[in-house]
Amino acid sequence: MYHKQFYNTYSTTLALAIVFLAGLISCTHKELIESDSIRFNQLGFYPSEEKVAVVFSDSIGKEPFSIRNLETNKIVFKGKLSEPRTSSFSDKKTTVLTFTDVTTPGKYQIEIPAIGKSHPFAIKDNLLKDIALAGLKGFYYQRASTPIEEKYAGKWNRPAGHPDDKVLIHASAVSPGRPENKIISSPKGWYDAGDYNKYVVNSGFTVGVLLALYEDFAIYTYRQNANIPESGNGTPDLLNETYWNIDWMLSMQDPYDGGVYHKLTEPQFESFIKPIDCKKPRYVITKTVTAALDFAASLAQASRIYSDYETDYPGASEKMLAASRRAFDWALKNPTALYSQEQMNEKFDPDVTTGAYGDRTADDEFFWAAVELYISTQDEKYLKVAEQYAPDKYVLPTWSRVSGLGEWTLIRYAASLDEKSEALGAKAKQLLLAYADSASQKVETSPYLAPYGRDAKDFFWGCNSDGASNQGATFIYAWMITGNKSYLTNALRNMDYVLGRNATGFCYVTGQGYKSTMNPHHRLSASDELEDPIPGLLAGGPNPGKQDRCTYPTDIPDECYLDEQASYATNEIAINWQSLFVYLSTALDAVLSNE
Ligand code: 9MR
Ligand code: 9MR
Repeated sequence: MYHKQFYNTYSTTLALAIVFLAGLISCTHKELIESDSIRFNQLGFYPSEEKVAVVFSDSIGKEPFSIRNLETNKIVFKGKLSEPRTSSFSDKKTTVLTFTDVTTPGKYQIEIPAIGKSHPFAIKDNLLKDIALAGLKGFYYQRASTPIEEKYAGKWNRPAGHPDDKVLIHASAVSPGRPENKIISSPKGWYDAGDYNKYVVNSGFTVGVLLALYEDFAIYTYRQNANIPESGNGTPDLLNETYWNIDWMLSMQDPYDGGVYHKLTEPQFESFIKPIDCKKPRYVITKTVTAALDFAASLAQASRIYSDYETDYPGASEKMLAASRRAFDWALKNPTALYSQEQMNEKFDPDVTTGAYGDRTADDEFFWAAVELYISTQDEKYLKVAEQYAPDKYVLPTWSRVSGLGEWTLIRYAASLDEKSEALGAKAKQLLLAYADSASQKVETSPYLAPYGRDAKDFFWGCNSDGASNQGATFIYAWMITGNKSYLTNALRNMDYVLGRNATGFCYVTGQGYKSTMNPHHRLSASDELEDPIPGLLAGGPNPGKQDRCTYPTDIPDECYLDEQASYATNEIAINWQSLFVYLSTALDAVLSNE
């Protein structure tokens, strides 16, 4: 006891002495220590866009800072920190520093005498080009039923797993011609997330977002080469990659009645083993209205896109449209066939405990599917359904709330709508802009200078995507409608948030930035014996729900994040989240890059 106390006093004195000496040295040599409390987009900044960093501090404000060019070693900009800002839900105070006027590409560092210096960062053209491509490549690594080859994947190569050519019909999914335990083939597709299952609801949403990206920024996507097996054919890699999943989705339709199985899954989650070692039986589970409609929506959209790529995908467009129409008709006849895993397990064996993707209403799915089918066919039957289910509010698109994807499509095609449907297009614009304007309020005085992350409600399972990226994508639409640059700036601010200007200081995309997610809840990354996780994948993000019952160091909503494999409620990756991140990063680079 005595020794310990003595030792503590002694070490405190020693530490003070060191701090004092360090202070002396820094006064004479201006040597600042690199500080983790200076936060910004770890990829850097576009030359002509806003440049903001956030600094944590309880006491300072209005302190001077400067920007040093590390190539010339000259100070190129001097400014003052803002007054400290308070958060509505966190005890952390932030100050903001802005150096938008530094526009010359190069390598820089922020120096704040009262705090330290920042990690070096870049100002450069095409800032998000590589991360947008890495994000797209992320889908390739998620491919089921195929070897991931070294020439495409480098050290992350792996043998094929989950051939899914012998999938069982679950008792909940029987139909004439497909009795219980009959074997069907349903290969390919992407693994949903950290788990190895394939879920139609989430797949349809993901395909819808990726195809929206193609429709909005086709020219940019032509120049992308993701180095996947199809690269170099006549089709953009965004579409090549997406087709891998569409091909699987098509096999999830029951040929008997056009209904669509909710998911293809093992009954219980596999442990953290390699795909090739997975031996559990896989089943297709009951048909649902949400699966049918997300299938119908994304395939109707796909049919109008892949018709331009008949050489590489002969007959695909026609097949997709026919499948889409049949699924939609099934949904009209089965509007209440929602998925409840609990009820299903009461009736059928074996019990299934994997991801549910259940829903309380299919109204938004009806709207999205009807819009896509109407745009692709001009058949008024679909217009009527779209009108019937048209929402009166814009909602950020997520896997369970998909009306926004219908609004995006109406906005994209607004100019070509005729007098029967133009009102729908006009309303979609008006609702989205009303949302964007309200989300733009008081951003300048927010703690991280971003529209996202100001409210405790912004933090939940998957929020990096379902709160930050989807809002960023919505700002892209607001900009496309109006040409108003401030929307674009807000979209970029959310990207800055996800890539480092935030309360944890993490860049939440694997393999990017100087402090990024290393231990995602991701069976592929966990079972490959490599230290580095599979790159380009967005982690879910801070979530005070703590559904995984991990021990978190804090209850503060925007800091409830654990870079640990066990933390599936904050650190999983998922294709739907990935798609929104890919939309936002690609769209921003398409608009802001210099190419
Ligand atoms: O790995 C599973 C992940 O993909 C899901 O999002 C999550 C919630 O459904 O569940 C994970 O699996 C865990 C299971 O729910 C409970 N036992 C531990 C499993 C692996 O950590
Ligand atoms: O993304 C889903 C999130 O919105 C839900 O809150 C959560 C719990 O139901 O499930 C998430 O989806 C998971 C799915 O059920 C299984 N695969 C992993 C998904 C991401 O965690």
